[in-house]
Amino acid sequence: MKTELTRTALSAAGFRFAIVVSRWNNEFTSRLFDGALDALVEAGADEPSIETFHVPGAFELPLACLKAAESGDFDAVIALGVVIRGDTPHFDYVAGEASRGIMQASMQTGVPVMFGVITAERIEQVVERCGEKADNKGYEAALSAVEMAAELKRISEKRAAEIKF
Ligand code: INI
Repeated sequence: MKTELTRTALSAAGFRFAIVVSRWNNEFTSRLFDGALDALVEAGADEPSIETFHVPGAFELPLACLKAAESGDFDAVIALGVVIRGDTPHFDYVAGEASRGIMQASMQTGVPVMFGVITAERIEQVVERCGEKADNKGYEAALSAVEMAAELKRISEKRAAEIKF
């Protein structure tokens, strides 16, 4: 029998989120930001529990995410950026370091840091991922942030209950 793994209704109430958004390709990252905000608010996050930070490009996302995660002020961090391949190997350095650094920020702090970064060969691929709801990488990354915050809370509560006995 096949197990269905679908996302159940998520509640963001009581969680605090940092959104770190890159200004490079701003016409698209602003749409990712709108998507992320919509997802958090729809999931029940209070607006004051969401803080936004800006960085110049995707290459700078990891450090800002690490600092946000280290602050202890957030249950999850959402990194948003758009990297588009050009004529030089620059794309590989920027996209590679962004993904590696974002994962490192998460593993180093134990705070979930979401990879809401579009890495694309062409602009049309970016447009397709900056749409509405599930077609928006920021929206999807924010829902994943809520899910991770809730699951990590469940794991730490379970461990705390086990330690008591
Ligand atoms: N930054 C991006 O976020 N996306 C890109 O597509 C991009 N390109 O193509 O160069 C980009 N470069 C800037 C980089 O992220 C740094 O901000 C810059 O190198 C300064 O450290």
